[in-house]
Amino acid sequence: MSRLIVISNRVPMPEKNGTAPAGGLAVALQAALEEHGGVWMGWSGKSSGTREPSPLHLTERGNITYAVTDLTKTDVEEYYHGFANRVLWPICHYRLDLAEYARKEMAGYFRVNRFFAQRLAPLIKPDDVLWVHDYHLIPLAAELRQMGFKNKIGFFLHIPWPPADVLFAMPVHEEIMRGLSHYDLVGFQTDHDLENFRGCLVREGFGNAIGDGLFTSNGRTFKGDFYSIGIETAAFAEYARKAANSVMVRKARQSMENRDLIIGVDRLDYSKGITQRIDAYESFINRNPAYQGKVTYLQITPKSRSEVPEYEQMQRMVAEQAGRVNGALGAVDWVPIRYINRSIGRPVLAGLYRLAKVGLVTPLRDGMNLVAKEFVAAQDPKDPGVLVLSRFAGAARALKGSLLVNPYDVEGTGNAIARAISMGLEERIERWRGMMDHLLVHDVKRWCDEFLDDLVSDQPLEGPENSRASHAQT
Ligand code: ADQ
Repeated sequence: MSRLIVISNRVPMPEKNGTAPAGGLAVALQAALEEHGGVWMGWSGKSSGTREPSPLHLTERGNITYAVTDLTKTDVEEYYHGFANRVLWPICHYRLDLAEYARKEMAGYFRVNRFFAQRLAPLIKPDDVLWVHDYHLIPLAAELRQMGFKNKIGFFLHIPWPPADVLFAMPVHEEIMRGLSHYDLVGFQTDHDLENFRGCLVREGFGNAIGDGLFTSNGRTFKGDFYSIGIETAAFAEYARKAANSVMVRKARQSMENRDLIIGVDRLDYSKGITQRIDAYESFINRNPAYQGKVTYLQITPKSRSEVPEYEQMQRMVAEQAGRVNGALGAVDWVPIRYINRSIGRPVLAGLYRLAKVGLVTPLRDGMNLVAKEFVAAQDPKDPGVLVLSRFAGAARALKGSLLVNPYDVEGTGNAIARAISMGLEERIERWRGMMDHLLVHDVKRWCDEFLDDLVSDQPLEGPENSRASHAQT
């Protein structure tokens, strides 16, 4: 394969000592970039105040160039907090009630995508393969095509793709659909997302599904498929094995005083179903009083997107709810819920997963959910914990050994917690083994390789329909 250019909203910059911060996705893309040589481009995460957006800031590490740019305050507000996180994120997570559509922000979203294309253009060579990530950057290929680029461009959506009736409630759904048609390969997390996309395309007459995973739309032919993202399974299992003896994990174990640990780890986000989960835990304790004082539920939740009002409000809600449950159920010698509001290093996180008897991963909707996979990978093969998993997480398509729950059904989820905590060793091992075998094969490297293989080995879609002239009218 020729040189690779990865474009994502944020870029995991290499540390000063030359290593990249660990994290499955970053590690896998980093490895692909090292293999082929290339560029990783995106937003620096900084605002340049009210000034004009700054030029690209380039950092060379081996054969990879990290290229980041600041954005103006208005761009950050309209593109990132506005359209991406107040419209696309809730729409893709089926939350029409939370989508706050504003034309100004939509314009900012398209403007920043054009700006990214302009900044990226001088770095692109004719044979480069481009891989664009996530909902922030859907219109990027259209902008590049308009500038005349004919390179292979792939797109991967990390979050769910909604059904037609949900997507069509967004006023600019047509522009978003059209934006996707400018890619050569559009990848989703699961078959359900792909099905929804097909529905959106065909139902409103935006295009056709012509078989073999190919779609036609807007005068172009492109491929759509699903590629369920994995984790760095073997490495994560090793972290967990080693972390079991680390000071932090030992302290955590001692502090448990023989109580069983139930763990939840999520970014603070309404899609993760944290409040419903706390209700389910409360229901579990209320219906199974023998577990009072015998279990501890640890919820680790770093803040995210605090600038978006819904997130700020959620932060308060979760803290209050944990406090209320502790007040109602706790005893002088027992705190039912421990709630931590910050990030934890991956090795320690792996050790805490391993310490837990039950992992609660109950999003209301999630593209994949890597925490579910990390929890499984971290378990002790001789004494594995049980995963309680929402049927609405992409991970549920593959992790069949979990106890699948409907997170809206608080009592049902509470019952699943009771079943998980009391499950016998033999059943736990059997359930875990099947999931672990799957994760070892379908790891993040395989996800990355499969997507890139499909992108480059795709039928060359030259011909008049894919020429510059026919799709310049975005
Ligand atoms: P996220 O919504 O961020 O990702 P998820 O897939 O669970 O959700 O990934 C979260 C990552 O952050 C995990 O690797 C987890 O370990 C880490 N993390 C969470 N809480 C942490 C904490 N307190 N400290 C340290 N690390 C923490 C989006 C989509 C998902 C999709 C991924 C990848 O929403 O559906 O699975 O992208 O495609």
